[in-house]
Amino acid sequence: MGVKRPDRREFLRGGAALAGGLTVGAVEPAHGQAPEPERFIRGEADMIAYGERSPFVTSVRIPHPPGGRESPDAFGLVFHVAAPLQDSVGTITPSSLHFVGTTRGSLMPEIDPSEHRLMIHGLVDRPLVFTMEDLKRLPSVTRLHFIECAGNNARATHKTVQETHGMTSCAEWTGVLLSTLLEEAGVKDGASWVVAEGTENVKGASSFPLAKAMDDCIVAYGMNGEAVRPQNGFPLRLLIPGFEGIFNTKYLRRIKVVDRYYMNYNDYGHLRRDSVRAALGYQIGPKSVITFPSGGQKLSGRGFYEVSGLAWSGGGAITRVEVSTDAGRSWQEAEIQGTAHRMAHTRFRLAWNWDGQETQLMSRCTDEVGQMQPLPTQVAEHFNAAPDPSYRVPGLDNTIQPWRIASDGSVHNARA
Ligand SMILES: Nc1nc2c(c(=O)[nH]1)N[C@H]1C(S)=C(S)[C@@H](COP(=O)(O)O)O[C@H]1N2
Ligand SMILES: [Mo]
Repeated sequence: MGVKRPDRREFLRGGAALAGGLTVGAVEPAHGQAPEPERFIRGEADMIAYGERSPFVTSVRIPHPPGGRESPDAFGLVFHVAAPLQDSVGTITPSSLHFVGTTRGSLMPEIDPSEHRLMIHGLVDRPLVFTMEDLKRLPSVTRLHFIECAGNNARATHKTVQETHGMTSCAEWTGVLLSTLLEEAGVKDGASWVVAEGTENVKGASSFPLAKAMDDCIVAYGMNGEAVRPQNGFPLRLLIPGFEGIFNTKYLRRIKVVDRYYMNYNDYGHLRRDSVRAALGYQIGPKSVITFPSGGQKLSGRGFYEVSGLAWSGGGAITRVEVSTDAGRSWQEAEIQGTAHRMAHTRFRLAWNWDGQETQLMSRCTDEVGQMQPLPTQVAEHFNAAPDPSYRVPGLDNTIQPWRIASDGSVHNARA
């Protein structure tokens, strides 16, 4: 688009009103006004047909774990990439920034939706095959849900919230309830598990309980108001709300109803010698993290700030978020912004007047079934019989994330 960045000083002059903290808005209108535009973005056909963000907005996904394999690699394989939660506002992750989870690297299948089929078979009265068109004729649902990868474990070496927590995102998903399809097929007596399979060879297959399949799972073709993106499973993916990310099979082509747990390729990476860590995790969370201020950001001085972050749980809706601005000595009730949806990111905020002293900020949430997010030390106490020193939390780590605010306003990961 050929738009040049404006002179940095121009920017600072425009933003000076905000730098004073407590004096927000208290400037003479004539001095605070935005300058007349000198540059214009030339309309281009592509940009009109399918919108683009401003060249000043530079938020991007990064490899996960930090310093891990670049995506794409030389062969075009895509590995885990994390979403830039530090720049997030509201609760929806734009599709372009939604994290991507691929089990051991993936070439994204390019699927022509007119040729795609979803087969439902196994312990059913009527095995069925659906085209995309068939699926779109059925009653649909639209729901907000987060997905979180089991690899979303914060480490002391991680610097930003993208590094500690970027393997989760939240989107508005549209599709058909899996229960609608299973009712259509008729589940036979004795069925107890369901296996879902994607189109890439052995990848994307996992087993989950039939009770969950009949509850709230979505066979989704829509994401944030348009078709699901190729990186997120175009043309069809499964949403298993609140379960570990790996269950959310992308490029969904087959649902088999079975009478026992079926071991899949997905289980391979999760097998451990001790039984606690051996299994895939079902319901995850409750979990929350402050996204502003968070690691790598800088406060411009003492004064008023809105502490803001995200909370979510596999147990249902978030009912309460508390924030500590004194390293966990006291907790204040944060405000939940808008409606807290079940198994969806929920935005919380708390007005905070920073006195300029070094401190730590942290958040903890509670969900509708009464589960509260633990401190790392609480989890350590519980698992102090750990079989090896690297042992942290079995499955996904949902412990409280502390951010240290240094007296110069810089923000750092305070995890031990
Ligand atoms: N077919 C298929 N489905 C898959 C995967 C995959 O590699 N192939 N990765 C899984 C993993 S590990 C996660 S965390 C989620 C991530 O979903 P997303 O990429 O849409 O964020 O998809 C799951 N579904
Ligand atoms: Mo994952």
